[in-house]
Amino acid sequence: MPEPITFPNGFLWGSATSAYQIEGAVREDGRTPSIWDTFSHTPGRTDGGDTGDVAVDHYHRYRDDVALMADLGLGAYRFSVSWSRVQPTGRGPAVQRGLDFYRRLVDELLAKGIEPAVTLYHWDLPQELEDAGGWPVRETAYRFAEYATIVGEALGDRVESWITLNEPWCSAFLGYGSGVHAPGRTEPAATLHAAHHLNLAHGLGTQALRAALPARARVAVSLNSSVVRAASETPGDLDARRRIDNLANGVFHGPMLHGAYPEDLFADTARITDWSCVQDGDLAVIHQPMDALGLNYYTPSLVSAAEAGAGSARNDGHGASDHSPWPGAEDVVFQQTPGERTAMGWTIDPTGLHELIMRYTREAPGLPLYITENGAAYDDKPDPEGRVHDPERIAYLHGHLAAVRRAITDGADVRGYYLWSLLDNFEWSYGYSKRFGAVYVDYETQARIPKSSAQWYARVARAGALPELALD
Ligand code: PNW
Repeated sequence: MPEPITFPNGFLWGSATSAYQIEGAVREDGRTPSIWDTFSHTPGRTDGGDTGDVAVDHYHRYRDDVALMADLGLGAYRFSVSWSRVQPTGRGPAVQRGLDFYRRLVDELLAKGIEPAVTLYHWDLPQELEDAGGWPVRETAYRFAEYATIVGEALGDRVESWITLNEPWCSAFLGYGSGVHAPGRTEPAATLHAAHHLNLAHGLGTQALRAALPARARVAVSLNSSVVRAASETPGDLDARRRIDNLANGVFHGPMLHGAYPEDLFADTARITDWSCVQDGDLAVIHQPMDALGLNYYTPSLVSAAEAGAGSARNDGHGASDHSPWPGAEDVVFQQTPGERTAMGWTIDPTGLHELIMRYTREAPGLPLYITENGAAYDDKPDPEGRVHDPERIAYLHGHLAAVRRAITDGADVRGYYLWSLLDNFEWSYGYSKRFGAVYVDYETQARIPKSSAQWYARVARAGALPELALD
């Protein structure tokens, strides 16, 4: 019998969610609209016109959901705070009732021995701040720092793990570039300015958290750093890879980890912006010491230079839009990576996760890494007995966890893994049509049914080891 694949002692086994995707209760206790409320209520923006109005009603069912995590033996939970629930206009005093919800949630987690990790910003900007210009405007970064202080002061006595931003690439490039995410703008220069102000928000937010939190607290960011591969070794394809890598990764990890933007990024985007949004001192603010780095991974990208005369491919796995999310690299063609795919159409490739972890082991030596999201969507349905069998998801998780373990063997310091997602939920522009949960949700009754992958993951978490791949 082959040896089980064992993880280091103390490795964290968790799951992740985000506020707008699960909470619902969008008008309760003083909450006001975020850009995702506005966007999802705009006809044509989400599949079937789905919104997060009710979502999976976690705001009212959080006790049951925490009990579910405890039943599954999970040791950690990553969730996000809804900015417009705790600071409705994005400015000024906090709403106590909003903060109280997160305090109750954290108390419930701690009582069950589940370690909370709080993400401050998972894409739901208060609408009033978007009305004032949104992320392309510098002021938004200062507002974020104030919000970070509020949440840090409210939860700092009981939460040790903090994440400033989730996937700033999506906020900037999908929100202001291709427009498939809120606020749905399609402005190349604004996209790059948004990226800079998100970086600045991370730096200012980290400073604010350090001031508000006890010294033991850990502060990190979660990047959906892309694994970008060139379709061939031709100079054109290699250059396409270089440009996309800068726009996907370097634009964030450059300032955050190294205190500088990649020089060639400025040259590549010179006809779009002169980057005068970067003011003296900004890079020092962004370049804050971090205690860990969160990596979110789903699938790699395969790019090539456009053939002469060919239009750029828009179906690049980042959602359908006539507008490129890649300012200055609109000509790059995204090819379909060979292999099996999930219901998102994303190719399953665990080698990409290993590659990503090793890259950031080199990029940020000594910085502990966490996989803050990884998982897959499938067309899950209960069988006549009401059980949900998802062997494909088990295989996906097994392959990716084995890749994490291989990276640890190869010298990477990976401390934990958060499965995306605990529950089926509102999958942004795809609405409820894509199910990422380890736990199935019946959207009519809100009943939760742990899928076979949840039972499998519970066994892995309890043993701290991967069993042989037994499907179901
Ligand atoms: C991430 N892309 O979203 C988010 O952090 C989650 O909220 C989301 O539910 C999950 O992954 C699954 O999609 C992404 O186009 C959305 O590259 C789009 C992209 C990447 C991540």
